[in-house]
Order: sequence, then structure tokens, then C-alpha cells
Amino acid sequence: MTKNNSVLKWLEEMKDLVVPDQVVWIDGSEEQLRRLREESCATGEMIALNQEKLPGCYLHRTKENDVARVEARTFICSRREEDAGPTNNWREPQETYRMLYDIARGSYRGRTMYVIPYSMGPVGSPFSKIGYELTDSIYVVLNMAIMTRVGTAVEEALGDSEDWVRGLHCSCEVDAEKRYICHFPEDNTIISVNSAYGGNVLLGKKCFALRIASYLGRNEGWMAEHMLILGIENPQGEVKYVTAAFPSACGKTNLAMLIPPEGYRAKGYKVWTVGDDIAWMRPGPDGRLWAVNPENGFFGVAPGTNQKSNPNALATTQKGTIFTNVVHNLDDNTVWWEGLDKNPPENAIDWKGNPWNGKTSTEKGAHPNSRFTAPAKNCPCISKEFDSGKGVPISAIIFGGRRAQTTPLVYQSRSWEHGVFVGSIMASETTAAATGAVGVVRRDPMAMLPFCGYHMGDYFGHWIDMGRKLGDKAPKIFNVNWFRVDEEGKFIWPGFGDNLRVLEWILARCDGEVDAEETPIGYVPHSKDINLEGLDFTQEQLEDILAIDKEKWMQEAKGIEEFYGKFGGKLPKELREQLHTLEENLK
Ligand code: GTP
Ligand code: SPV
Ligand code: MN
Repeated sequence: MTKNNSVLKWLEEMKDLVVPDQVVWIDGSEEQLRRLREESCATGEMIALNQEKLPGCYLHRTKENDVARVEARTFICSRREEDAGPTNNWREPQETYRMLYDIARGSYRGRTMYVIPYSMGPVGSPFSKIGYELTDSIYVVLNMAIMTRVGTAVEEALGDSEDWVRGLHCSCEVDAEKRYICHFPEDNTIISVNSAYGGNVLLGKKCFALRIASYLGRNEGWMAEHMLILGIENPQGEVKYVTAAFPSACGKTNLAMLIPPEGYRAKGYKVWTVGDDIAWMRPGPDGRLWAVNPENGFFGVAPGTNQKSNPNALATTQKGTIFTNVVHNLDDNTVWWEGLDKNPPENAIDWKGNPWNGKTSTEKGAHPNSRFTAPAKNCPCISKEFDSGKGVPISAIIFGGRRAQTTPLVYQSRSWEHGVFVGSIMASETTAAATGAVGVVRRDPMAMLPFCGYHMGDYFGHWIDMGRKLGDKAPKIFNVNWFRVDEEGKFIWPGFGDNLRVLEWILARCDGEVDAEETPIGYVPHSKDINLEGLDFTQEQLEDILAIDKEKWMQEAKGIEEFYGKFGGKLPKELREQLHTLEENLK
């Protein structure tokens, strides 16, 4: 327990508000976590899985109304509405505090308040930031203990500083009608009520490490992004790092843990995971852009994860993991999800808690957004730099999304400013990671639409400024699309491990080793320059997914024009000029 006055004072206020029966301070010790796991199993909140097959693994089911982030109920409560911008929901802070306090008041009666001191980033790193989360859910405590660094060491690092983020989570009745995920960027405060699911309640993750941190980053000259970080080691043993921003459930975890195709492995290529969801980046002493993964674990999508698509993720989940909303196999007390294997259990319980037979049932057994929470240190390909507080230097930034058409497999921007344009026009088909319709194309700039804690026009401006600061040391910016489909709706590009072929071209471009074709949208590879060795894929098929359809891009330009209209005078003039250049190039 801390002696920090600003923490103690806030804690007293919150205790008076929510009125817990008792307060438990999370010290991060294995002993304390063990007791909490036992308690949660005794109450039925968690189910201990087969400890021989899955040591330290547990299953949890959320309420049916509480299975994903709720963007419509997520708010940025800046003092001025215009500071939240046109892409965020805004609420007036004073009135919102009052409303939330009314919901929170007395809601811990009969419950325990857990006080979680946590660090985003390795404890003591210059990149790192500290937060406190108060919660009445053991599930949240156990997840936070995997996803972040928690406990006494964090409090020692904070000392008596007032620079930390306040987080209050109240499960209340998990009433969807009274669910609010609210951010007060000017007060370093997050309040989340009436949910108990993932991104809504693990406050270190999207709420702090993206929404609050993006706001802090703009004020302090750094960047908080929805990006994976990965290292690619060539046969000479040199490792180059890239980051990639894809919208939720669009393949960040897959790319971050990629296994090189056979031919590449034989040559000695290796891939190292630094992060799979969030990157904090700032200029390093050498003037390059350096990145740290602020998280300590992976909150990954379960369905579709299997021995072929992502063996590293699967291996990561074999111990010390919490599974949420997957199938419970009663025969051997393990878990299952759609796309794990072709052998669904017959004697099982589905994510809703009902008996389920995988051979006869027509309904899905696992929720499409069911997830695993697994310690990063379990990952067979975790980078040796993962825990290093100094971060890794970034050679390339990659944007991408799910586009059935229009966007080619890969292209490079002509400059940093053009790269910011490429990020700003990202669009992707929606997924189950948030509630609402799935498969609808929407603009999702830099994959940050749901996560930018301030006006997106100012955010674009911040990107432009960062490029100016980095000058010729700035990473090169690319865009990829693994998701082009043929007439039958089937993915054309094999993807997954074979995406390394595209990464190889990207790194060759960074080193100026290969030339490219200049097109209206940027530099596209000559098809001969993407290595197809050992792949059942023809040069013609490749040319097909590298092709730029001018008609479609003219349509796209219209869509961008319309989207940009939202930002009014806050749209940086550099982006307006880039759009103009695109339109001219297409003529
Ligand atoms: P969040 O954790 O929600 O931020 O998402 P994420 O970006 O980490 O998502 P994840 O890696 O779990 O995305 C999984 C989805 O992407 C699954 O539907 C995969 O099948 C699909 N996917 C990933 N890589 C590829 C690929 O190379 N090709 C194709 N066609 N699909 C892919
Ligand atoms: C996402 O939706 O982008 C996630 C999962 O990474 S959650 O933590 O629920 O936001
Ligand atoms: Mn994410």
C-alpha cells in the first residue's frame, strides 16, 4: 500500500462513493493471485480447467449483453465539445461525473474493492505511465495481472508523483442501458460502469493506453497507436522492426506472431513478437522513432486461432491463460472454439452457458469475439527486447484493413505526409470486436477511429508534426490488404505466414534495394519483386491483386472527400493537398 497522498485522497473519495465492504490492495504476488483464483472458482465466476492439459488456465463467461466494446456508449468528456471532434461521442464532464457517480454510488455494497496499481510499459521505463484501477471484479483483477505489470514495484516507481491515471470500474448490474465508458482526458480519469467485458473494463488497455495516452502523446510529443510491433530477423542475424495498424480483428495478432514459410525458415529468417495491439512511440536519442509495447499480455481473438493459422498464439494460451466466452468441453475439461480444429466436442457448454453439441448444433459454440488473455512471456517467439525499457527502432509503419476490393496487396507512400494521408483514408469492413453490424465498410483512420481521445483532425496534425520532427529518419509508410476476394468471395492472397513475402519487399524498399512502379496511389511492387517461391500462386494472380482500378479509386476519392468534410477547418492542409494530388493523378 502506497504513501502517495494524491492516490490516498482519491481512494478515500471513491470509497465514500461506492461503499465497499472491504478494500484489497493488489500487490502483484503469486500468493495473492492464487487466493483470488480460488475465490473466483468458489463463487463460480471462473471455472478451473484441466490443470494437467492447461495448467493455470481458467474459463469465464460474461453476460450475453456484454460481449464486446460498446462504441455508442463510449465517451470523450473534454470540457469543450469541439476537442472531442466529429468522430467521438462527447458528454459534458461535470454533468457526466454527476451521472456516473449516481450510478456508482453504493454499488460496491456487499462487494470488495480491489485496488490495482499498474504500469503500462516496463516498470521505470521512460516510455511508461502508471495508473490505478479500482474494480469490484476478480475477473478484472486477474486479467489486469496478465495484461499489465501490477503491484508494489509499480507504486515504488510512482513514489509521491501526481502523474498517474485514475480508473474506476463498477460492474453494477451489468445493465446495458446504463453502460458508460467515459474518459476525462483533461483530468487523467476513466470511469466505466455496467460492463464486465474486455476493452470496456480492462482500463489499462484501450481506455488508458490509447484514448488517454493519445491525448497525452499529443501534448508531450509522442504517439499512442493501435499497432502491433514485430521484429524480422534476416539470415545475417540483423533484426529490423516494423509496426502495423489494422482495425480490431483484422490480423494484428496473426502478423505479430507470424511463422515464416518453409523456404524462409530454411534460409534462417525469424520473426519476433514485441506487441500485438498497442505501440507507444517516441523519437529516440538517435533521432529515429522507437516503440514500446505498453502491455504485458495478449487479449487475442480465439475463433480462427489454430495450429495452422497461428501456432504461436495457440502455444501461448496453453498455460496461465483466462478464456472468455469460448466452448467448455466437458469430456476433458478443456476449451474449444470455431476454427480450432475439425473436431468440436459433443458434450459441451456453449458461451451462453447452455448444453451444446458441436456435431449437431447449428449455433456457434464460442462467441465470435471470444478471447484469450495470455501472458506475453508464454509466447514462443517473444522478442528479447519485449521487456526492454528503451524500446525498438522502427523502420516501417504499415497500415491495412479488410477490403474485398480496391486496395492492392501492398503499396508504399511517396513521403511521410503522403503516408499520413494513406493512414487517414483507411477503411475496413467491421468485425465482431465491437457491437453492431459486421462486414460494413467504414473509414477507420490509422485503425484509431474508436480509440482516439481527442479531435481526429488534430490527431492527423500531430502525425504531420511527428514526421517533421523525425525528418529523414522517419519510418517509411506502407499500406497492405490481405483481404482481396475473387468472384466467389474467396480470399485471393494466401496470407498468414506468407505475408512475410510482403514484409520482405517492404524492408527491401526501406533499404532502397528494389525499385517499384509509380502509380496514382503510390509505389506498387513489380510483380517479379515479391518472392513466390514454394507457393502455389501465379505471377498473374499476384498482378491481379496489385492492380489499381482507376474507376474504383475515383469512387474512393469521392468517399474520402465526404469523410474529410467532417473535419472542417481542423483537417491539416497537407492532407487536403494529398487528396488533390490523388484526384489529379487519377485524371
Ligand atoms: P484486436 O485484438 O481486436 O485488435 O484484433 P487483431 O488485429 O489482433 O485481430 P486478429 O489477429 O485476432 O485477427 C483475426 C482475424 O483476421 C481472423 O478472422 C483471421 O482469419 C484474419 N486474418 C489474419 N491474418 C490474415 C491473413 O493474412 N489473411 C486473411 N484472409 N485473414 C487473416
Ligand atoms: C479491439 O477491439 O481492438 C481489442 C479488444 O483489441 S478490446 O480490448 O476489447 O478492445
Ligand atoms: Mn485492438
